[in-house]
Amino acid sequence: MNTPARLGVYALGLAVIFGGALGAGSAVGSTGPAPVADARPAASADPGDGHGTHAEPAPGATAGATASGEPVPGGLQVSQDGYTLLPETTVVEPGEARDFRFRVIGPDGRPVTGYRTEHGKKLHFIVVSRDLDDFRHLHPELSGDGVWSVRLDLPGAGAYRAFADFVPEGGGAMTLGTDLQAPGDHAPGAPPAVSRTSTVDGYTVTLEGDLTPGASSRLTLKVTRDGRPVTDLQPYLGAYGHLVALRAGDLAYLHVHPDGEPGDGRTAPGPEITFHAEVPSRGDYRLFLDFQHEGTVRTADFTLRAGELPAPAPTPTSEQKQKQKPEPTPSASDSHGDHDH
Ligand SMILES: [Cu+2]
Repeated sequence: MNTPARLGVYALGLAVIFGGALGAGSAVGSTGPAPVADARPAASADPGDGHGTHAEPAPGATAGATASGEPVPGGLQVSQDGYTLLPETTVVEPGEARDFRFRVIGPDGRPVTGYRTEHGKKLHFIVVSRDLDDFRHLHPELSGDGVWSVRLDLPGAGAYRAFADFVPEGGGAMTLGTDLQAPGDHAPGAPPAVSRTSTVDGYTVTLEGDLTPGASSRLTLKVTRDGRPVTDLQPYLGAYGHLVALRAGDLAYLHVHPDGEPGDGRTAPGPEITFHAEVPSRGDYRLFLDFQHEGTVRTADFTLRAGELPAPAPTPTSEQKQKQKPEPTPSASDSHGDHDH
């Protein structure tokens, strides 16, 4: 069911995947009480060859849904529907480019070697710092034995999250995630503040629109350079822009695609790129836009707040702290007062 559902979604122009279209497919396909995230392994329904010949996951293998039936956002699990992301190592020395290798283990326990091409690639690999400051969108190479490898250059020490966004042959779209650690001293930055303008290499990208939890939300990104609209964006992986949204707090992963595509007769190559995104909950989201111009892919970043959040819990101000102090007694005027008790 997943594939037709997914294609249907694309045909409608709702180019939003949260937890993969799999989530939607699972929600449609599951009846009765949905199992929790780690439903019985799909391997139990596998007759043996397990080589990507199944068009659909086994009924009940709705690893993409919570007990309440809501789809689980992508990227939060290292294993789903019997597929497991298995990095060679999760400790990566920062500050130098190195080969990072991983495999996806399929329901049959063997490395997956068959992938479907989505947006020009068989697998999209996103690495983001846990503080949501650093972002990179990479395309690893697949060797015949199911080992993916990519040059990875982490900028500094700290915690990172890596996402593999792919469609295995015989399975549904999914995004698996794993933590990576870069050893060394690390001072985490402040959480990103809401920001609708991004500058990169002389380009300014502005974002209009708001994210509404649970509803399709239109976002328009406008690219200018030196104050002039950029009207000759180049297709990158079949689109004028790729947008990844990550939820602050848990880094739930949302891959959004733009309205229209290059060459469809109605989609202009800038300066505006329009997306429809649906986020599953209130909260802050970091958005990273990849766009290509004059042969170079650049990334602009934004932060949006979906829905209302209460004001930060009040912390005692110095004034309040003073009020909480007992009224000074005459003896407190003695500078050694506290020692007297
Ligand atoms: Cu990609």
